[in-house]
Amino acid sequence: MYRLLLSLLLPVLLLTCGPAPEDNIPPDVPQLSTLPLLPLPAEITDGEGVSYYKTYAGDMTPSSDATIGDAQRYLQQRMPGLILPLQYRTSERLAEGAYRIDFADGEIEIQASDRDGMLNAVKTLAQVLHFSGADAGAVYISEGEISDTPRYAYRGFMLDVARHFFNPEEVKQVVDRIAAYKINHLHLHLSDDQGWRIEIKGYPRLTEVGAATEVDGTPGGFYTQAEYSDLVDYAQQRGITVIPEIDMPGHTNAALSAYPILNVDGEEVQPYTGTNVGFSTFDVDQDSVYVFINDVVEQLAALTPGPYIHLGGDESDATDHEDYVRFIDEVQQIVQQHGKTAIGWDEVATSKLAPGTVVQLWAHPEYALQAKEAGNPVLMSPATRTYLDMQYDSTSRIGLHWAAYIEVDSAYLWDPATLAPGISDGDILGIEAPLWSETVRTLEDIDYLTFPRLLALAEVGWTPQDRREWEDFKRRLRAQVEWLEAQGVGVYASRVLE
Ligand code: TNX
Repeated sequence: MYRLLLSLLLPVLLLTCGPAPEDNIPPDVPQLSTLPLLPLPAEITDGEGVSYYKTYAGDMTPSSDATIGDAQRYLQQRMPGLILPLQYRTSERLAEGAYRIDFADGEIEIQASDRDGMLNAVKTLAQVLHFSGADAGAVYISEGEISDTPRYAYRGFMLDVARHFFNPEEVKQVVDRIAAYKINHLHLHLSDDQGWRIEIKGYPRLTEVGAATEVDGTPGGFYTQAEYSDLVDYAQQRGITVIPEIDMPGHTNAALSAYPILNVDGEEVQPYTGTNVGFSTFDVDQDSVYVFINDVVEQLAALTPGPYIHLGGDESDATDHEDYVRFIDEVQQIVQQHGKTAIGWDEVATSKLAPGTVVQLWAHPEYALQAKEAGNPVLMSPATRTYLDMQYDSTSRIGLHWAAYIEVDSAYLWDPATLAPGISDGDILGIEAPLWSETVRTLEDIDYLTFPRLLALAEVGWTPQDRREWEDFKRRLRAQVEWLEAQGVGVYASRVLE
């Protein structure tokens, strides 16, 4: 009888009388600097000891102060039900987007000067917690500090929703995936020859006719302004600024098919579902074209809390160059009148640039140099390194290869500051990875081309060049891929990670 009681009680006695968790540190707690954090923080200092953190299951009410509240909400979504001994402190000394996390004495302290910094901190913290095996109960984390700041202010991802449409739910899933790696801009390519994707009040045919098609001839789609605003908020809460692009004066067949008055000589055109480029243009001599553009930009500006509106400007092969220059000049002014800064593909540098207009290098480094010489910032999207629609290799099931095949190592092993002659860090606003969607039809397709390559580009945009090292990156990437897969992301099985 006593023996039975004792055998029942013994485990309980051992549990309650065993060493306190603080004194019972497992031998294999990794140092902060060996965790597979990605993008790699600018500075990690390992401390001496290991801290034990008691964690609880539950929810807490986020602070009403957005600087901290959004970060708290983000962490709660990322690590659901996990409550930790965590302090947030606003520190004026830290730069925009920068943060510091201290792990010591059973406390975690986050410091940042702004909302972006706080969000960046909890994105790193979520990785630390995940890779330390945190759950509701306890976690051991090595002591030390992470002191981090972005290399570039702008780290972007572009989704072409014009060639194939992606609905708001799909775009939100993309937002969740990219936010975790500190991508802070989502550029939406909202119009092209094959489709117009945003409701504009007063122009119902844009969505009735212009939105009905996409590449392959499948039905397209569009965002109502309410859906678009909701998407913008969703991204904003996760630290991502949405940039709307209306591509013009070329890439405009969808708008022309809806409103022939915008076309040269008012000629009617049919909707287009192929993949050729360079055949369409607005009639740059017509007042009604600028009235239209003004209405569109005014409504987009009202839907856009961020500073930028993208005016496209690429591959305008059906527009005379003189006309093109005049047109880009006019549209930059319209964008400015609505309180926004224009971004254009690199061809816009062949026109007169307004102060502040950002030139997005994709194919012509010489145009980027012209932009720099005019005193304008450059956004780096060289097609040979950053185009996520390029195939990994000739066996990739979707994708194009006109610029290059881009394996994960090729996406990682370059330096934006030495890519284009004459352009260095001080001229560069940041980098962006565009996913054009001629061959991309589903979220699965998005995942296949985006992951794991986007993680390489996220680190190119965030981590100081001298901290980046391919072998170490690969080790961290493998761990992140495992986590992405556990979350249901269909990551491409790259041979360079085997
Ligand atoms: C070039 S990049 C384009 C797009 C295509 C892409 C396909 C750029 C500014 N224009 O219209 O979708 O190539 O890779």
